[in-house]
Amino acid sequence: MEKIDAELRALVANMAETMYEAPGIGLAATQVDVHRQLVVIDVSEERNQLLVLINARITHQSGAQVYEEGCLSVPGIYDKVERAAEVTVEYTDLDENRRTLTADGLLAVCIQHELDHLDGKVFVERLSRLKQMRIRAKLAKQARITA
Ligand code: K2U
Ligand code: ZN
Repeated sequence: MEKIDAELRALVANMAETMYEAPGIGLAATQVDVHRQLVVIDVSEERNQLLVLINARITHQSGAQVYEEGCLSVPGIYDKVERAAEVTVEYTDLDENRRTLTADGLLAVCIQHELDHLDGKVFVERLSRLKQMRIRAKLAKQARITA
């Protein structure tokens, strides 16, 4: 069980700040080079409902939905990704309570997007081979221009 210590709280505060500044609606610890099972999410309009998922695990998922995704780790790339419409996720919160959350819509997309990051996966890998080839070519061209 993850020890919810001062270090973890400081990491959450840092990640939340990074996410709000991006601006983004989610951020995974792997994106700030910390390899812990931790993501922060806030899909609220008012940007004041931070959700902290520690050791999260999707226990149920159903349906399908398509959403135009972007990612802080692959700037400038946007594409439609199909994911589950509804997910149930078990996780530990900052008060060390084990909780279960069922989400749909954008929150469900975000939870799946962020938990993919913890598995080292970015949304580009969920696209067709052809789209991935085009994205690789685009990124290579961008790299040449900025080099
Ligand atoms: O994890 C990240 O890279 C942050 C992502 C999170 C995300 C992308 C697409 C769909 C769901 C979550 C984005 O940078 S957050 C930017 C954003 C803002 C509003 C709507 C979609 C994406
Ligand atoms: Zn991402």
